[in-house]
Amino acid sequence: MRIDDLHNGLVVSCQPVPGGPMDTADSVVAFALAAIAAGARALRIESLDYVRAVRAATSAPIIGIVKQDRDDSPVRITPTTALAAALCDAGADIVAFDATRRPRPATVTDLIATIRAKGKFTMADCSDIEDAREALAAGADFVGTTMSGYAGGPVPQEPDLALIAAMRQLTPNVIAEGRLNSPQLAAEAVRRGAMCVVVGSAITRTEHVTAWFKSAVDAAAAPVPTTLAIDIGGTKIAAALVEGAAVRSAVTLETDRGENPDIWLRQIAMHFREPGSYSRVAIAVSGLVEDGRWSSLNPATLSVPDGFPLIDAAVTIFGVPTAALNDAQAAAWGEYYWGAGEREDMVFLTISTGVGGGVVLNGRLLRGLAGHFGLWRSRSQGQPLEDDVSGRWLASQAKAAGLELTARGVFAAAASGEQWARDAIRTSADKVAALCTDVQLAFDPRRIVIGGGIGLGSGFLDLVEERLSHLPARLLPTLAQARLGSQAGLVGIADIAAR
Ligand code: BMX
Repeated sequence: MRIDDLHNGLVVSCQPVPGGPMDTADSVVAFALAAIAAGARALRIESLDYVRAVRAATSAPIIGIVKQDRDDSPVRITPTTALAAALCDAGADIVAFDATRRPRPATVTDLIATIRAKGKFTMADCSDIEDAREALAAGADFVGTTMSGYAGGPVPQEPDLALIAAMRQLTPNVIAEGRLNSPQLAAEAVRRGAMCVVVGSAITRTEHVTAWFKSAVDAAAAPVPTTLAIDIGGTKIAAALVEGAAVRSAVTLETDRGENPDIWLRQIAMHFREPGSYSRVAIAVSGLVEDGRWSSLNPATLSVPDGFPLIDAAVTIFGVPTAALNDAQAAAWGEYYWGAGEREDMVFLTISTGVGGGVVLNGRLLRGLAGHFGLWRSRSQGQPLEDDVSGRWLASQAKAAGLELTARGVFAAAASGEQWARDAIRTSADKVAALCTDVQLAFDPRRIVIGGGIGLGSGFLDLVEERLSHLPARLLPTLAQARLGSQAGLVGIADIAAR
């Protein structure tokens, strides 16, 4: 064997779980032959018997070790020169040994001298860069990251990729080993500079791999905690039990605008009294939520006491952990993750009592004021944009026509041919189209998803698209209707709370 034989190679460590049903010479030989047949460059084999058995079956390079528990030292991997010599005689090409700076029965120098005298190569299993430095100074042919995480303290989950890179500064003969339990991690070890990569448990410890799969399956099958999701808008309050995107026991109440948030929450609590039917509460509200406090930005859309302690109030009423966020931001997340956003960059617009929005870029929902498009212009020109676009504005147009109608009533009037109603809806759609143009220039999202009672109203999206159709292709936003409809806020806030 030459050192170069290992270059960019995969080494399979065939070490069954000690005492387990695979812990036999036949199994180890079978693992070894299967690994070589599948392209492994070399093998790492534990115990004199198993090295002998594998040597008899293949000429592939073998890194031999013996694990021995001792009273005089924590060093377990090939602790003595006698064992090192015996491994050479059994047929190992490389003998690996613990090279940590702990109390030890044989020095690294003596081990290397013994193995060298037998004409074999040496691999120092190190726990840190200092071990590697000393082992190389003593003449080790290879240094391995094998002992990182196993020389004291809790064993980490991840492999020590940083140690690979650090060792590579000292020598090209770095063998990456330890917790490299996926093809991705093995590849990363090579990118960090490893000469070759040793993979053990993930290939030859059937019990471990089975346990990984079992716990993943168990976790996926475990019941998802149910969330009581509440969406408080300027016109309606919706609530439901939500698991993932599944919504049940939904109720919708009219927002009693003369009342206060405490009463609204208590009204919802009355509908969900079955003990244990949810384990947390998630609330989306019209207005700004920061530090668990809720304030109106446009009291005409919905007026709440400034800085209302929303989370505290909800915890008192429902008695479970509670999360809260702006309604349109919550709906944006719902559509992004479970709906029309398709998990790509998107902006959500709700054309509703007011006009709200949410922005999801690179998988992140922007919080705080981000997305409050309905308030554009409110500081510079006094009048918020939503005041002449929203459902409230449509209702005011009905009033101007001498009628007492809700926004829904205006859509009904338009459907039955009333010209003033058609004009009002078209004017609103034109302004939403202009907003979409600005939003596209601000964020260049993959899609603008439109929801809210007006946004989802019959024909509204078509009018917006018609208005945009003259734009050059590159500037033209891709519009999509909210797929979760009026439940986007409930699904979104529940998902956010679950995270
Ligand atoms: C307003 C503002 C936003 C809200 C949007 C849509 C308040 C009370 N609300 O711009 O926070 O997202 O209206 O609200 O300032 P909705 O009630 O129409 O859903």
